[in-house]
Amino acid sequence: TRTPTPADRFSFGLWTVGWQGVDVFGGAVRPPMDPVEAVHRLAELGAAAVTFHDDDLVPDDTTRDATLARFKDALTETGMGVEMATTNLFGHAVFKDGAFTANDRDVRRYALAKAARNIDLAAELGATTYVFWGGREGAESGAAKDIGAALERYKEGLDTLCGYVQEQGYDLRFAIEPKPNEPRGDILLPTIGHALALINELDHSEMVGLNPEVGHEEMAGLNFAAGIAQAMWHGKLFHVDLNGQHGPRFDQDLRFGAGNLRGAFWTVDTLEQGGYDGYLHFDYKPPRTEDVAGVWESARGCMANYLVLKEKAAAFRADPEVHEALAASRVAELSQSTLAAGETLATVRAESFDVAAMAARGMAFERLDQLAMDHLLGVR
Ligand code: GLT
Ligand code: MN
Ligand code: MN
Ligand code: MN
Repeated sequence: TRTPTPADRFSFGLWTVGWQGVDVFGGAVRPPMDPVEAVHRLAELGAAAVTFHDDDLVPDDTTRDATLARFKDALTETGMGVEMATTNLFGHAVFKDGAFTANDRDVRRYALAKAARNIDLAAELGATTYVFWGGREGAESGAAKDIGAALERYKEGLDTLCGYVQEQGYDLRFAIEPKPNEPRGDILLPTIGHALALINELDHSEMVGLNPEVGHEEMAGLNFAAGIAQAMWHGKLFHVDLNGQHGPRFDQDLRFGAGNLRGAFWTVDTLEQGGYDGYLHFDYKPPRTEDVAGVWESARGCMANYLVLKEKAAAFRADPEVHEALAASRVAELSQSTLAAGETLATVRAESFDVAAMAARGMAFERLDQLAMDHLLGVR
């Protein structure tokens, strides 16, 4: 069915529907969104949960307790959950040169304290994932940042906070979100692969995975579905940020399904085939052209597009002609080990292959892909 329900496990950041449209060239076009209003409207649309940065929900200490009381009531009234939370370590001027990797040690120490405080709130509200998007961790110029030292400090920050979560006994895993650039000229951990490599160096690597975002990989010209497939192979797809992007350009954060539609089809297919069982989290920005009604229309669109693509991907996978095409393309053969059990290279002799015959065999991928296109276009 194409009507979202909480069983679909869709979630939205408070900062997404709450984005007022402030960009580099202009100010707010929409009024602030009350988090309580966001919870109610998203629940009515069929979402299961919300996510937040500390500053989205509790930007100042004088209103913190009252806001939290209202927010918790809204969660109880609607049955909505908080599945993930994160820290705003990029907005304030103090983070202009980064947070965990700022050259200024005071800033690094403040960043750890700010994160730890919101980790406490995340655990209290029942979140099971805590995201780290290091938007300001990077540089615009070469001599400004010692990359090796910055990675040491990134590791130190994550190790320290992992230790904190373990000491407190929280049921919380960390998810790193890569991005190649914007707002910094070059950001550390620019892609899924860079982040996976850093995770391998951490003291508590088992509790750290990824939160890849569609648009961020596509900004780097990369294939998102292939990226999350690798993350799943490593057991590291802890969370996902779904949105839309038109190729390498500024971070568009379009609603899911807009932009690269074929990419969205394979993203859904990969999540569903790969058995991803986390939340389907939308991190997008309703365009500045929209009023509040347009905001809710775009949120509805994110979920509707996921569900229709899920239906189409399932129909593709169930189609008998697709099964034939997969066989013709020898897709299952790749799951067979290259050497038989116990076989060594001694029995594999280059002269025993009919290389000309092998080279002449077509792979029939075009037919297979056209079947997918036909499903996507609704003509099958
Ligand atoms: C910010 C960024 C997103 C991240 C959020 C988490 S904040 O809006 O553009 O991609 O997921 O910090
Ligand atoms: Mn450990
Ligand atoms: Mn983005
Ligand atoms: Mn994101």
